[in-house]
Amino acid sequence: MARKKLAMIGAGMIGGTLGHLSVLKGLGDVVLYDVVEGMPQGKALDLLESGPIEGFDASVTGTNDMADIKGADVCIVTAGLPRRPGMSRDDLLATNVKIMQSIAEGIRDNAPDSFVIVITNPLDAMVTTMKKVTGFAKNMVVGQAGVLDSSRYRTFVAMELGVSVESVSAIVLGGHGDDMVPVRSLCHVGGVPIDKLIPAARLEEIENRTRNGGGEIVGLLKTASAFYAPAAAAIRMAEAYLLDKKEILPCAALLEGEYGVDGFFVGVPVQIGAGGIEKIVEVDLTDSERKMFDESVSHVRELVDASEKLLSA
Ligand code: TXD
Repeated sequence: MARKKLAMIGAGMIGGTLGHLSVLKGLGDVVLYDVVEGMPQGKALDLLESGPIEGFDASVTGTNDMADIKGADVCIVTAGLPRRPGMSRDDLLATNVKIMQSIAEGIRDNAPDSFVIVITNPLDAMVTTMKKVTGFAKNMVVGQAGVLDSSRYRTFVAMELGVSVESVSAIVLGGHGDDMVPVRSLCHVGGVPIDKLIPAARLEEIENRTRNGGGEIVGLLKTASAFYAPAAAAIRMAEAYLLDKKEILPCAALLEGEYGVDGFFVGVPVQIGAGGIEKIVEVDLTDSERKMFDESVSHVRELVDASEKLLSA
Protein backbone atom coordinates (compact mmCIF):
# COMPACT_ATOMS: atom_id res chain seq x y z
CA MET A 1 0.00 0.00 0.00
CA ALA A 2 1.34 3.44 -0.93
CA ARG A 3 2.28 5.73 1.93
CA LYS A 4 -0.11 8.58 2.72
CA LYS A 5 1.00 12.11 1.87
CA LEU A 6 0.81 15.02 4.30
CA ALA A 7 1.32 18.59 3.05
CA MET A 8 2.29 21.23 5.59
CA ILE A 9 1.28 24.59 4.13
CA GLY A 10 3.55 26.99 5.98
CA ALA A 11 6.84 25.57 7.22
CA GLY A 12 7.47 27.88 10.16
CA MET A 13 7.48 26.96 13.83
CA ILE A 14 4.28 24.90 13.76
CA GLY A 15 4.80 23.61 10.20
CA GLY A 16 8.26 22.24 10.97
CA THR A 17 7.00 20.58 14.16
CA LEU A 18 4.10 19.06 12.24
CA GLY A 19 6.60 17.51 9.82
CA HIS A 20 8.69 16.18 12.68
CA LEU A 21 5.74 14.60 14.51
CA SER A 22 4.42 13.08 11.27
CA VAL A 23 7.62 11.22 10.48
CA LEU A 24 8.13 10.12 14.10
CA LYS A 25 4.60 8.72 14.17
CA GLY A 26 4.97 7.09 10.74
CA LEU A 27 1.94 8.88 9.31
CA GLY A 28 3.34 9.11 5.79
CA ASP A 29 5.44 11.17 3.38
CA VAL A 30 5.75 14.85 4.18
CA VAL A 31 5.91 17.93 1.95
CA LEU A 32 6.78 21.25 3.58
CA TYR A 33 5.59 24.23 1.53
CA ASP A 34 6.43 27.88 2.26
CA VAL A 35 6.94 31.16 0.41
CA VAL A 36 10.39 31.65 1.91
CA GLU A 37 13.00 30.24 -0.46
CA GLY A 38 15.32 27.59 0.96
CA MET A 39 13.67 27.36 4.39
CA PRO A 40 11.25 24.47 3.71
CA GLN A 41 13.97 22.71 1.70
CA GLY A 42 16.45 23.11 4.56
CA LYS A 43 14.01 21.91 7.23
CA ALA A 44 13.01 18.95 5.05
CA LEU A 45 16.60 17.89 4.53
CA ASP A 46 17.33 18.19 8.24
CA LEU A 47 14.27 16.07 9.06
CA LEU A 48 15.20 13.49 6.42
CA GLU A 49 18.67 13.16 7.90
CA SER A 50 17.10 12.14 11.24
CA GLY A 51 15.54 9.11 9.50
CA PRO A 52 18.42 6.68 10.04
CA ILE A 53 18.50 7.59 13.75
CA GLU A 54 14.75 7.47 14.31
CA GLY A 55 14.17 4.57 11.92
CA PHE A 56 11.77 6.05 9.38
CA ASP A 57 11.84 5.80 5.59
CA ALA A 58 9.26 8.45 4.77
CA SER A 59 10.13 10.93 2.07
CA VAL A 60 10.43 14.52 3.34
CA THR A 61 10.68 17.32 0.81
CA GLY A 62 10.57 21.09 0.94
CA THR A 63 9.17 23.31 -1.78
CA ASN A 64 8.06 26.79 -2.84
CA ASP A 65 5.81 25.35 -5.52
CA MET A 66 2.21 24.49 -4.60
CA ALA A 67 2.14 21.94 -7.44
CA ASP A 68 4.28 19.69 -5.22
CA ILE A 69 1.39 19.10 -2.81
CA LYS A 70 -0.42 17.21 -5.59
CA GLY A 71 -2.20 14.13 -4.31
CA ALA A 72 -1.91 15.09 -0.64
CA ASP A 73 -4.27 13.15 1.64
CA VAL A 74 -4.05 15.74 4.40
CA CYS A 75 -3.15 19.46 4.21
CA ILE A 76 -2.36 21.26 7.46
CA VAL A 77 -2.34 25.03 7.05
CA THR A 78 -0.25 27.35 9.22
CA ALA A 79 0.73 29.89 6.56
CA GLY A 80 0.40 33.45 7.77
CA LEU A 81 1.69 35.69 10.52
CA PRO A 82 1.74 34.72 14.21
CA ARG A 83 1.07 37.10 17.12
CA ARG A 84 3.62 39.30 18.85
CA PRO A 85 3.25 40.49 22.46
CA GLY A 86 0.32 42.88 22.86
CA MET A 87 -1.47 41.61 19.74
CA SER A 88 -4.79 39.80 19.78
CA ARG A 89 -5.50 36.99 17.34
CA ASP A 90 -7.91 39.33 15.55
CA ASP A 91 -5.10 41.79 14.76
CA LEU A 92 -3.83 39.21 12.27
CA LEU A 93 -7.02 39.20 10.23
CA ALA A 94 -6.19 41.65 7.42
CA THR A 95 -2.87 40.00 6.51
CA ASN A 96 -3.83 36.41 7.02
CA VAL A 97 -7.16 36.46 5.17
CA LYS A 98 -5.40 37.32 1.89
CA ILE A 99 -2.80 34.63 2.48
CA MET A 100 -5.55 32.12 3.27
CA GLN A 101 -7.36 32.96 0.05
CA SER A 102 -4.32 32.19 -2.11
CA ILE A 103 -3.48 29.06 -0.12
CA ALA A 104 -7.07 27.81 -0.42
CA GLU A 105 -6.91 28.26 -4.21
CA GLY A 106 -3.69 26.25 -4.28
CA ILE A 107 -5.21 23.44 -2.23
CA ARG A 108 -8.39 23.42 -4.32
CA ASP A 109 -6.36 23.12 -7.53
CA ASN A 110 -3.70 20.67 -6.36
CA ALA A 111 -5.16 18.52 -3.58
CA PRO A 112 -8.90 18.46 -4.23
CA ASP A 113 -9.47 15.27 -2.25
CA SER A 114 -7.55 16.23 0.85
CA PHE A 115 -8.74 16.61 4.44
CA VAL A 116 -7.82 20.19 5.34
CA ILE A 117 -6.91 21.20 8.88
CA VAL A 118 -6.55 24.97 9.35
CA ILE A 119 -4.46 26.34 12.22
CA THR A 120 -3.70 29.94 11.14
CA ASN A 121 -5.22 32.69 13.32
CA PRO A 122 -7.72 34.17 13.69
CA LEU A 123 -8.75 30.55 13.40
CA ASP A 124 -12.52 30.83 13.08
CA ALA A 125 -12.32 33.32 10.20
CA MET A 126 -9.45 31.48 8.47
CA VAL A 127 -11.22 28.13 8.40
CA THR A 128 -14.33 29.86 7.03
CA THR A 129 -12.25 31.40 4.21
CA MET A 130 -10.73 27.99 3.47
CA LYS A 131 -14.16 26.36 3.16
CA LYS A 132 -15.56 29.15 0.97
CA VAL A 133 -12.65 29.40 -1.44
CA THR A 134 -12.05 25.65 -1.85
CA GLY A 135 -15.75 24.82 -2.03
CA PHE A 136 -14.84 21.52 -0.35
CA ALA A 137 -17.53 19.52 1.42
CA LYS A 138 -18.05 20.56 5.04
CA ASN A 139 -16.78 17.25 6.38
CA MET A 140 -13.37 17.86 4.76
CA VAL A 141 -12.50 21.26 6.26
CA VAL A 142 -11.83 21.64 9.96
CA GLY A 143 -10.15 24.12 12.28
CA GLN A 144 -7.75 23.23 15.05
CA ALA A 145 -8.22 25.10 18.32
CA GLY A 146 -10.26 23.03 20.76
CA VAL A 147 -7.82 20.12 21.00
CA LEU A 148 -5.11 22.58 22.03
CA ASP A 149 -7.28 24.64 24.37
CA SER A 150 -8.65 21.48 26.02
CA SER A 151 -5.11 20.17 26.44
CA ARG A 152 -4.16 23.40 28.21
CA TYR A 153 -7.18 23.06 30.52
CA ARG A 154 -6.25 19.44 31.27
CA THR A 155 -2.62 20.40 31.92
CA PHE A 156 -3.55 23.07 34.46
CA VAL A 157 -6.10 20.85 36.25
CA ALA A 158 -3.56 17.99 36.46
CA MET A 159 -0.90 20.41 37.81
CA GLU A 160 -3.33 21.70 40.43
CA LEU A 161 -4.26 18.23 41.70
CA GLY A 162 -0.90 16.53 41.17
CA VAL A 163 -2.53 13.80 39.07
CA SER A 164 -1.74 12.32 35.66
CA VAL A 165 -2.89 14.40 32.72
CA GLU A 166 -4.40 11.17 31.43
CA SER A 167 -6.84 11.13 34.35
CA VAL A 168 -8.24 14.52 33.36
CA SER A 169 -10.88 14.78 30.66
CA ALA A 170 -12.06 18.22 29.61
CA ILE A 171 -13.26 20.12 26.58
CA VAL A 172 -13.10 23.75 25.53
CA LEU A 173 -15.75 24.89 23.06
CA GLY A 174 -16.73 28.04 21.13
CA GLY A 175 -14.43 30.29 19.15
CA HIS A 176 -10.63 30.36 19.51
CA GLY A 177 -10.61 33.79 21.16
CA ASP A 178 -10.24 35.00 24.70
CA ASP A 179 -13.93 34.19 25.17
CA MET A 180 -13.54 30.46 24.47
CA VAL A 181 -15.57 28.24 26.81
CA PRO A 182 -13.83 25.74 29.11
CA VAL A 183 -16.82 23.51 29.94
CA ARG A 184 -16.61 23.00 33.69
CA SER A 185 -19.67 20.75 33.85
CA LEU A 186 -17.93 18.25 31.53
CA CYS A 187 -14.52 18.29 33.22
CA HIS A 188 -13.81 15.10 35.16
CA VAL A 189 -10.81 13.59 36.93
CA GLY A 190 -10.98 9.82 36.88
CA GLY A 191 -14.72 10.16 36.41
CA VAL A 192 -15.16 12.55 39.38
CA PRO A 193 -16.71 15.94 38.50
CA ILE A 194 -14.09 18.68 38.79
CA ASP A 195 -16.18 20.86 41.11
CA LYS A 196 -15.94 18.13 43.76
CA LEU A 197 -12.14 18.43 43.72
CA ILE A 198 -11.27 22.10 43.15
CA PRO A 199 -13.12 25.07 44.71
CA ALA A 200 -15.04 27.28 42.29
CA ALA A 201 -12.84 30.36 42.78
CA ARG A 202 -9.67 28.40 41.99
CA LEU A 203 -11.35 26.76 38.98
CA GLU A 204 -12.18 30.22 37.68
CA GLU A 205 -8.45 31.08 37.81
CA ILE A 206 -7.52 27.86 36.01
CA GLU A 207 -10.12 28.54 33.32
CA ASN A 208 -8.85 32.09 32.86
CA ARG A 209 -5.32 30.80 32.50
CA THR A 210 -6.64 28.38 29.86
CA ARG A 211 -8.33 31.25 27.97
CA ASN A 212 -5.10 33.21 28.08
CA GLY A 213 -2.92 30.16 27.36
CA GLY A 214 -1.78 31.39 23.95
CA GLY A 215 -1.09 34.92 25.21
CA GLU A 216 0.94 33.60 28.15
CA ILE A 217 3.29 31.83 25.74
CA VAL A 218 3.52 34.79 23.34
CA GLY A 219 4.47 36.92 26.36
CA LEU A 220 7.31 34.54 27.20
CA LEU A 221 8.60 33.83 23.69
CA LYS A 222 8.15 37.44 22.51
CA THR A 223 9.06 36.76 18.88
CA ALA A 224 6.88 33.68 18.33
CA SER A 225 3.72 32.00 19.53
CA ALA A 226 3.08 28.48 20.82
CA PHE A 227 4.05 25.70 18.44
CA TYR A 228 4.70 22.33 20.13
CA ALA A 229 1.19 21.88 21.55
CA PRO A 230 -0.65 23.38 18.53
CA ALA A 231 1.26 20.98 16.26
CA ALA A 232 0.55 18.00 18.53
CA ALA A 233 -3.15 18.91 18.46
CA ALA A 234 -3.37 19.03 14.66
CA ILE A 235 -1.43 15.77 14.33
CA ARG A 236 -3.94 14.08 16.65
CA MET A 237 -6.69 15.21 14.26
CA ALA A 238 -4.76 14.07 11.17
CA GLU A 239 -4.12 10.71 12.80
CA ALA A 240 -7.83 10.27 13.60
CA TYR A 241 -8.57 10.82 9.89
CA LEU A 242 -5.76 8.71 8.42
CA LEU A 243 -6.30 5.79 10.83
CA ASP A 244 -10.12 6.06 10.76
CA LYS A 245 -10.10 6.27 14.55
CA LYS A 246 -13.56 7.83 14.86
CA GLU A 247 -12.19 9.86 17.73
CA ILE A 248 -14.33 12.53 19.39
CA LEU A 249 -12.33 15.76 19.53
CA PRO A 250 -13.28 19.41 20.03
CA CYS A 251 -12.71 21.09 16.65
CA ALA A 252 -13.99 24.07 14.67
CA ALA A 253 -16.65 22.61 12.37
CA LEU A 254 -19.25 24.18 10.11
CA LEU A 255 -22.53 24.17 12.02
CA GLU A 256 -25.80 24.03 10.15
CA GLY A 257 -28.36 24.21 12.92
CA GLU A 258 -26.44 22.29 15.61
CA TYR A 259 -26.13 24.27 18.83
CA GLY A 260 -28.61 26.74 17.32
CA VAL A 261 -25.89 28.10 14.98
CA ASP A 262 -26.25 28.21 11.22
CA GLY A 263 -23.43 28.80 8.74
CA PHE A 264 -20.49 29.39 11.09
CA PHE A 265 -17.43 27.40 12.11
CA VAL A 266 -17.47 26.97 15.88
CA GLY A 267 -15.55 24.69 18.23
CA VAL A 268 -17.73 21.72 19.19
CA PRO A 269 -17.10 18.00 19.78
CA VAL A 270 -16.89 16.16 16.45
CA GLN A 271 -16.14 12.61 15.39
CA ILE A 272 -13.15 12.34 13.05
CA GLY A 273 -12.61 9.20 10.97
CA ALA A 274 -11.96 8.23 7.35
CA GLY A 275 -14.97 10.33 6.35
CA GLY A 276 -13.40 13.45 7.85
CA ILE A 277 -15.87 15.08 10.21
CA GLU A 278 -18.32 12.20 10.43
CA LYS A 279 -20.54 13.58 13.14
CA ILE A 280 -21.14 16.67 15.23
CA VAL A 281 -21.89 15.75 18.82
CA GLU A 282 -24.30 17.95 20.74
CA VAL A 283 -23.74 18.18 24.48
CA ASP A 284 -25.83 19.83 27.20
CA LEU A 285 -24.36 23.01 28.62
CA THR A 286 -25.37 24.74 31.85
CA ASP A 287 -27.14 28.10 31.49
CA SER A 288 -23.98 30.08 32.22
CA GLU A 289 -21.90 27.93 29.83
CA ARG A 290 -24.57 28.38 27.15
CA LYS A 291 -24.43 32.14 27.67
CA MET A 292 -20.63 32.14 27.30
CA PHE A 293 -20.91 29.93 24.21
CA ASP A 294 -23.42 32.33 22.59
CA GLU A 295 -21.15 35.30 23.34
CA SER A 296 -18.21 33.49 21.81
CA VAL A 297 -20.28 32.67 18.71
CA SER A 298 -21.28 36.33 18.31
CA HIS A 299 -17.58 37.22 18.31
CA VAL A 300 -16.99 34.59 15.60
CA ARG A 301 -19.77 36.21 13.54
CA GLU A 302 -18.13 39.65 13.81
CA LEU A 303 -14.78 38.25 12.77
CA VAL A 304 -16.22 36.40 9.80
CA ASP A 305 -18.12 39.52 8.68
CA ALA A 306 -14.91 41.56 8.89
CA SER A 307 -12.97 38.94 6.92
CA GLU A 308 -15.62 38.84 4.20
CA LYS A 309 -15.40 42.61 3.78
CA LEU A 310 -11.61 42.34 3.47
CA LEU A 311 -11.91 39.56 0.90
CA SER A 312 -14.34 41.46 -1.29
CA ALA A 313 -12.33 44.73 -0.98
O1 TXD B 1 -4.45 26.70 17.94
C1 TXD B 1 -4.23 27.42 17.01
N1 TXD B 1 -5.11 27.48 16.01
C2 TXD B 1 -3.00 28.25 16.97
C3 TXD B 1 -2.78 29.10 15.83
C4 TXD B 1 -2.04 28.17 18.00
C5 TXD B 1 -0.86 28.85 17.87
C6 TXD B 1 -0.52 29.67 16.73
N2 TXD B 1 -1.56 29.79 15.78
C7 TXD B 1 -1.34 30.48 14.50
O2 TXD B 1 -0.70 29.60 13.59
C8 TXD B 1 -0.44 31.68 14.53
O3 TXD B 1 -1.11 32.81 15.05
C9 TXD B 1 -0.12 31.82 13.04
O4 TXD B 1 -1.20 32.46 12.38
C10 TXD B 1 -0.05 30.36 12.56
C11 TXD B 1 1.35 29.85 12.32
O5 TXD B 1 2.11 29.97 13.48
P1 TXD B 1 3.70 29.69 13.46
O6 TXD B 1 4.17 29.85 14.85
O7 TXD B 1 4.01 28.43 12.72
O8 TXD B 1 4.18 30.94 12.59
P2 TXD B 1 5.52 31.09 11.72
O9 TXD B 1 6.66 30.37 12.36
O10 TXD B 1 5.69 32.54 11.44
O11 TXD B 1 5.17 30.31 10.38
C12 TXD B 1 4.27 30.80 9.46
C13 TXD B 1 4.85 30.52 8.11
C14 TXD B 1 6.14 31.30 7.83
O12 TXD B 1 7.20 30.40 7.56
C15 TXD B 1 5.81 32.14 6.61
O13 TXD B 1 6.89 32.27 5.69
C16 TXD B 1 4.69 31.33 6.01
O14 TXD B 1 3.90 30.91 7.11
N3 TXD B 1 3.87 32.05 5.04
C17 TXD B 1 3.42 31.46 3.93
N4 TXD B 1 3.57 30.21 3.48
C18 TXD B 1 3.00 29.92 2.31
N5 TXD B 1 2.29 30.80 1.58
C19 TXD B 1 2.11 32.06 2.01
N6 TXD B 1 1.38 32.92 1.29
C20 TXD B 1 2.68 32.43 3.24
N7 TXD B 1 2.73 33.58 3.96
C21 TXD B 1 3.44 33.32 5.06
